[in-house]
Amino acid sequence: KKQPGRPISIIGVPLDLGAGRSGAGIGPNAIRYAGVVERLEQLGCFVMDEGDLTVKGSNVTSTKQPNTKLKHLDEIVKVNEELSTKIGEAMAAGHFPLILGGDHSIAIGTLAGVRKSGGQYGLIWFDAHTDVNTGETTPTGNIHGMSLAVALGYGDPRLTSIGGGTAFIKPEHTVIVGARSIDPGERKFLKKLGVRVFTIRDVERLGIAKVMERALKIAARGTDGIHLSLDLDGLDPHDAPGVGTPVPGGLSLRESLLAMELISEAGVAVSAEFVEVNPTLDLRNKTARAAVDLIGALFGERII
Ligand code: HAR
Ligand code: MN
Ligand code: MN
Ligand code: MN
Repeated sequence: KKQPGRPISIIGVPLDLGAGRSGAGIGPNAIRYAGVVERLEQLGCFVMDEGDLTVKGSNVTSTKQPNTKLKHLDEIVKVNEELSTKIGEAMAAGHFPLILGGDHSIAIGTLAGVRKSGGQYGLIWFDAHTDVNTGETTPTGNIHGMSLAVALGYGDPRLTSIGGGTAFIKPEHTVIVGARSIDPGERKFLKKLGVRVFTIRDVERLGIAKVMERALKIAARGTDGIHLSLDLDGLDPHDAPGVGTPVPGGLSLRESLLAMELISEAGVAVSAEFVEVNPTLDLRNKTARAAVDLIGALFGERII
């Protein structure tokens, strides 16, 4: 089974400034080395690898910013603005943007770009974390912990205005899957906005198939399609050790693959991103290979 016809535009974003440590910036190439293009081509997809956006500086080379609420804001704004333009162009051309990260702050630019196409989209946010901090609530100042809040329209105006700053993703079409590390301020925010969170406990109680059935209803019903934002730390560190902020007790690779298969079968995805792969912490590129397995399943790969 194949995802019907749309050409896939791969866009790499070698950014780690939104994370608290270095390494996620080489994630895009690690996923390429794990064979993402070949894998998609084997499935009959038409793939255009558009290469990487230019990112100036990294957590290794840039001076640390311990006292700011939003670390490396200038560069993160610049990269995400550029990313939103790229995504907007890809979607306008009828392509499926597949974004390779990079830390999760790139979801700001991705979703700003997706919104540019004019439709109203739903969002499945697969993550151990919920990334709904703002400058007021963040315990770290790391912008990767704020990107979902920004996509919903909350946070520093320099972030929420990226890509024109209109038609944010609606909370009632947003769903988080796999969460197990939520800060006190985030808990309040999620409650206030009414964002549906399927924690790892829900996955355990209901099973991933039921969770995805419900998640797809929330994100896809009454929308023009869904964006998948998949943080590899949603997986258990056993299956995805190469991430900057691992949290034990996550989804297995197999459960995550089933989640991708179910999204694929629903046929509703218009864009997807795979983020937080940190090869410097990985074991033989295991996490990048997991990302490629997940991407394969999302585009129609099946066991038989
Ligand atoms: N909630 C914490 C913070 O705001 C940790 C964020 C974790 N990082 C991510 N995001 N990988 O999913 O800093
Ligand atoms: Mn995240
Ligand atoms: Mn995370
Ligand atoms: Mn609606």
